Amino acid sequence: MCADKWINELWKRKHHIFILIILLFVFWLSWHTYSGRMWIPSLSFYCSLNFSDHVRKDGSYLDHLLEIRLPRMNYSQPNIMNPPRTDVLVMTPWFAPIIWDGTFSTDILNQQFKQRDVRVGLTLFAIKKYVVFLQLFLETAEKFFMVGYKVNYYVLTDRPEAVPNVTLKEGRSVVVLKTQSNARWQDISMRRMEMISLFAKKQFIGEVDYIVCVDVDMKFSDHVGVEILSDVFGTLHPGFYKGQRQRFTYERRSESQAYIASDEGDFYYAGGFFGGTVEEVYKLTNHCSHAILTDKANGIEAIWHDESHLNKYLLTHKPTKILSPEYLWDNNMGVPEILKKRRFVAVPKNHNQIRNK
Ligand code: 4GW
Ligand code: MN
Repeated sequence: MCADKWINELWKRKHHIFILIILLFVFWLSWHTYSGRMWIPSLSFYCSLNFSDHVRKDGSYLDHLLEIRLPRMNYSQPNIMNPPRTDVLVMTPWFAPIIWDGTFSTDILNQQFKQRDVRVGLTLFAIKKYVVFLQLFLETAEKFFMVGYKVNYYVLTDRPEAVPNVTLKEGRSVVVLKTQSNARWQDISMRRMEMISLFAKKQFIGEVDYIVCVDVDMKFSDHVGVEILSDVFGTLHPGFYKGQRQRFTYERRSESQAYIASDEGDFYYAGGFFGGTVEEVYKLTNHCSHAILTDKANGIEAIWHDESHLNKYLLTHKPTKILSPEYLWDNNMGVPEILKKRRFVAVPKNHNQIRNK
């Protein structure tokens, strides 16, 4: 009798009980989620890491939880009241650092990146006569580029036999990828986007963590290390870093996919140095190569080819780091006071001899 009465009472309040159970469940769920993702400061570094397939395939899904702990180190204290650079912008309005000499500690960065065992791929196009630039490029890269890290130089060329044999340090190799050449130099330059996206998907993703895409008519003359690495990065063009957006040589015809209006634009980025994680570089190059194809179908070619499309992409997908012109300099521009280092410099070329032959 008594039990019946109880059940009757409960049945009358079934809606209340139902709501109570739902509330308890929601409470449990949010508690669980909150404590599972507790955001402690030391996590913020390795949460942004990129884990490529080799890590995932061997089943070590949780390897990123391995602690990255800096040893006791000796370096000068960052001083809020005395910033290292006041002569140049070191941070964009979307909080991407701009990398200038004096703003970073190579020692701290190396401690962090070394513990992650980062692997870097560098894409280099040497089509037709541009193979002559490979020797100096590779020799100087061995001295200055990502020293102490695993590096794959991906050389995309139509002349594999002309790739020089340069002695490389341990953990570094030249990977020759045979590609076709194009009749028009504009197409050689633009097709880089398509080729990088194809190889990113097919090969780079399983071999390296970051991809750096550069011109080959260049040489390294000072340190270029892990300070450049980030999800997506671009480089300030040496000819335009001080300029006003209206004066940038963006594509100004609205029919082009690369169109940027005169009241838009952050910086003018150089086509000769960009990069990021393999995933982000895939997104960027895939996007740009499709934009180039759309332009072609519409009978238009952007004024500065792939560089125009890169600029449009980086306007609408803001880079997470920006390299100062230290990372892409041209000695024809002289050496301004703000330029403390010239890390990667254009090699003068005899246009008649080298181009389109
Ligand atoms: C005009 O006759 C040419 S040929 C313009 C570029 C050419 C070219 C470019 C080429 O024949 N072979 C080649 O491999 N490239 C690649 O495109 C190479 O990686 C080169 O660094 C990149 C961009 O061309 P570029 O360095 O001559 O462009 P700028 O003068 O703007 O640095
Ligand atoms: Mn160049």
